[in-house]
Amino acid sequence: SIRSMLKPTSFTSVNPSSTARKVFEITRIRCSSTHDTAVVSRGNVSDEVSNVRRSGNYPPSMWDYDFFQSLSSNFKGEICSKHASELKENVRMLLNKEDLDSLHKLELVDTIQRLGVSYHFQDEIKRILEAMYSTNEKLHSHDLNAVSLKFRLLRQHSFDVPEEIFKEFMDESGKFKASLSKDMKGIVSLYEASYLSIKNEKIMDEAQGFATKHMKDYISDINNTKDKNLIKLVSHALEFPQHWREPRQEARWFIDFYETSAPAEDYVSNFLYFAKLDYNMVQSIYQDDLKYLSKWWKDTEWGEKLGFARERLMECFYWSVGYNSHPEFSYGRKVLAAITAFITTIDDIYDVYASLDELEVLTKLTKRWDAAELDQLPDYVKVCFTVFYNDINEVANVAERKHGVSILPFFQKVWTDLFDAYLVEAKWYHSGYKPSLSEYLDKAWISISGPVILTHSYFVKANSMNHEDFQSLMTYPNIIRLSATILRLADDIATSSHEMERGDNPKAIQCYMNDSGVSEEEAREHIKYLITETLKELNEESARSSFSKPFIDSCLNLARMSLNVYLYGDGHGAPTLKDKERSTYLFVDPIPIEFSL
Ligand code: 0FV
Ligand code: MN
Ligand code: MN
Ligand code: MN
Ligand code: MN
Repeated sequence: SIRSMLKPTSFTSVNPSSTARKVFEITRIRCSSTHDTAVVSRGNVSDEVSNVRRSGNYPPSMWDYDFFQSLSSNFKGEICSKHASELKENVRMLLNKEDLDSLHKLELVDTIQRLGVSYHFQDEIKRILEAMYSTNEKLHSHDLNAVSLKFRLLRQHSFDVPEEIFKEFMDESGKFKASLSKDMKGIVSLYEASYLSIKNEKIMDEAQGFATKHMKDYISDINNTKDKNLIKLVSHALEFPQHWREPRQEARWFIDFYETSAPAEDYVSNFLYFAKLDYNMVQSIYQDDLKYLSKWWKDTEWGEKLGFARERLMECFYWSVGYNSHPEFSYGRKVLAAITAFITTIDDIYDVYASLDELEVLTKLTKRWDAAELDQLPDYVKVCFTVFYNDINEVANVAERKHGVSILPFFQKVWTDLFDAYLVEAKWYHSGYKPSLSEYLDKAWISISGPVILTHSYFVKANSMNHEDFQSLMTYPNIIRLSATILRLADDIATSSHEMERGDNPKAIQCYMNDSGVSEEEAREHIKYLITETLKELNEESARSSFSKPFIDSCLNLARMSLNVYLYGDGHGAPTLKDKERSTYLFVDPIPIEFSL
């Protein structure tokens, strides 16, 4: 039986990342320091700093090395993969069926995306959507759900669809027809479609307002004859639109939802079984990534030697899964998680721990890209940058071997830009300077590290490098700026209260309060408005960008992750039990599978 096949002993684990592992496993030059603590005064810049050093007062990590090492999964090995690929072929056959009507096909595509398995069927999905786009088949089907679904899926896949296709649902005064409110499924679909809008789309704005209102009415009106599943779906949608959700979390939610709400059709049990198995198998790869990373983190010795900084390995890993969740992307995930951990620590050096004098010297010396040059700085700086240079050099090496061009100078440039922006902010803080919102944002989309993350993601992700892309990356194109701006604004909403308490430069909310004299609450509303407008620009830019799809996806995904991690607070710096619970179901607990087939 399948149950017995899934016993741990019957699998030989195939490690998909064994080659990647080798390249990231570097011979790390150890620091010669024998000091136990990070606060060490020596050289000429740090004589007086030990009494000005601050703490971020961040909570300790919720995860430790032994826990990561204890992770294990039954869902790996050949028997498991073989079984999954049979189930997968059944899904593929259904997608390839010629005689399905178009609404049915769209719903299948949507379901597959929400179940988190669409990465297996990119070609089929593309073919279905292309056919729908080019034949214009049943574009005006008078069915709000069908039109909305088609609009959303086509736009998600960068097809050009005008907002005017919704005109048939509006009356002469430009309002959506009141009679539509009876079609709650259609309304939810319209709502989800409205998040694919670009700037200045009046119909889409109208659609979002209309749909949101009716959805809120629907769930607040207590009436027990209502469809329980629809209430669940409406609440879930109102909490956060599908387009901006993080796909793994959405998959976990939707698999449960689909189990109780799916249509009574033959294919459903196959879909569900495949989705669960795939989820668990992908999770087992994440566990391998995490085991590797926790070993890597332990070897940095940053936990002990840079104890003032946030230790956030799990949270950093979650970001990297958000950038690319595909199982074969282990190497990229590990690199990007490590980079996120570097940034988290170095950001704390600049914002919390170091003196301004130290930071001036540090920022100048780090440009030479050599830990030996950091002699006049305290040991904690050397511990930090020895590891940092080694690992970034190694990532550049791998990328250079793969792409045949020199990449290290480019990495050096993006990191240097980040440190320069950090220093500007530190000077603002120490001098009490209050920048205007626009002056602040000009630096802040860089100081939040968006350009560093996205440019590195390009090189660890791309199979082949395109020269135009490379030239374009150098200039920090719009798509990077927009994605990074969303990260910055979302971070400011969640972290700036704590930052102001502790002492930091003014963030977006405070800058806008200074600019316009409004209350903090009004400023927060304004920043949220800026986020929604920037998301529209990002939609537009991503549809017309000449970058390859994997890179465009990284930019969208960084924005998605930013909205997600900061939705209920500072999920990165000060994660709560809610964040812990999410990590547990994403990375620790498999979905229970009943072997009914
Ligand atoms: C945010 O912390 C943070 F941890 C960053 C930017 C490093 C990790 C990267 C990502 C989260 C993508 P914090 O709020 O202290 O950042 P700022 O820039 O506000 O100091
Ligand atoms: Mn900072
Ligand atoms: Mn900070
Ligand atoms: Mn700061
Ligand atoms: Mn912040």
